[in-house]
Amino acid sequence: MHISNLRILPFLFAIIFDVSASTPHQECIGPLSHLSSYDEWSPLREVVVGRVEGATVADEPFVMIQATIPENQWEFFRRNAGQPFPQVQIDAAARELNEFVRILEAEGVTVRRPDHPGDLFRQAIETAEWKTKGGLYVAMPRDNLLAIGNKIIEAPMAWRSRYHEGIPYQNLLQEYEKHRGVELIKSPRPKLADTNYVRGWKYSEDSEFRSVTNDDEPTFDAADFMRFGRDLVVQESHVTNAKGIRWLQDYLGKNFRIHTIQFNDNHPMHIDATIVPLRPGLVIINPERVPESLVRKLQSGLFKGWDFVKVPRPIIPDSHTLYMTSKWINMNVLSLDEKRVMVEAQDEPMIKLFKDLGMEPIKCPFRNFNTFGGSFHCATLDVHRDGKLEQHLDAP
Ligand code: DAV
Repeated sequence: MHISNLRILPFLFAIIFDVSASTPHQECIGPLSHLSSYDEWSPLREVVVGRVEGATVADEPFVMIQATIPENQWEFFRRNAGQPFPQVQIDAAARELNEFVRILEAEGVTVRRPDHPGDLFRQAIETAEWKTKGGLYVAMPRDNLLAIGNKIIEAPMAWRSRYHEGIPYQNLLQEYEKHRGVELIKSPRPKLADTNYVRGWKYSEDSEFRSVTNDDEPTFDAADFMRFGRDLVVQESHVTNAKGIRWLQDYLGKNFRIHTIQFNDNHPMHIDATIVPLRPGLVIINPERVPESLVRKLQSGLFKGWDFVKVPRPIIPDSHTLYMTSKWINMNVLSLDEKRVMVEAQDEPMIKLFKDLGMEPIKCPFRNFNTFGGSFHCATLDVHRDGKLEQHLDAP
């Protein structure tokens, strides 16, 4: 054989035995599996983590601010609507998100991010019915997107400032749709006209929950739902109405059952600082919002055989700014599986709780991120967990 032919032998070998298919680089990223996720605790493989860059103070009707924002922040929102949040706070939160991403990757989880929003949220939003000075952020994928099996559903959100929040996710979601077996669902776009707000709605600290928005058109935030396999638990809130819940149930069909539970909370917006499952048979609950009587009722019905564990009172000091959440954001944790759970690094009482439950808390500093209204559960969308569709709750 001529010497020049010998030189091509390795290439022929490579083609015949396809050794190129297992280069070290490709082994690292692994096969591009199809995405699916049915619950909050099965082993986490891939997650979307939000971005806080570009965060802008929401310009919402004042009744919506009163209904959903802590009273000590109303004045801040009134003065700063449409303006950027303080840059030092954004930077500190962004550093914590990066550290969170580093930890997730070290734990073997693939992390994806939405596009940088640039100045998207600094731009006014105008429809035929209304105008706001700007948007909010893409810090909380949990609010905007609901992952159920291989479906990712874009929520019909009730805050006008969140109308364009889906844009920085579009490239990623289209990639998921093309290459990862995801079915992307756009829910019906609400108009959010002035008539959508309950006429004469008045803020009151003591009264029962009465939503600031009516049931004229379906709205929900994805974060008002908690996934337990075939069963989803939801609360009606200031942003999630009965019509929105019915739309999702009709869309999902018989394989899924959505159960509405109302908690002891007159500012409900997002269920993930109220009840969070850690594994089949175990939920942690907010002791103020889930009274004993409700626990007994749930344990004798839907949650037969489940343990309800009250979380310790939050230790976030009053001096720490929380623009958009109560301190109960301490329980807004993300499970990597039935043992490993991400927890705020300074939150000793929660760390102890998880150790007592036989779990392995993984600490990450996140208080500066909490300032923007969420913690690990809010900041993520768990698009891929092992496991399949199963029934865990006691529904007929
Ligand atoms: O205090 O329940 C949780 C907000 C999560 N986005 C609360 C707010």
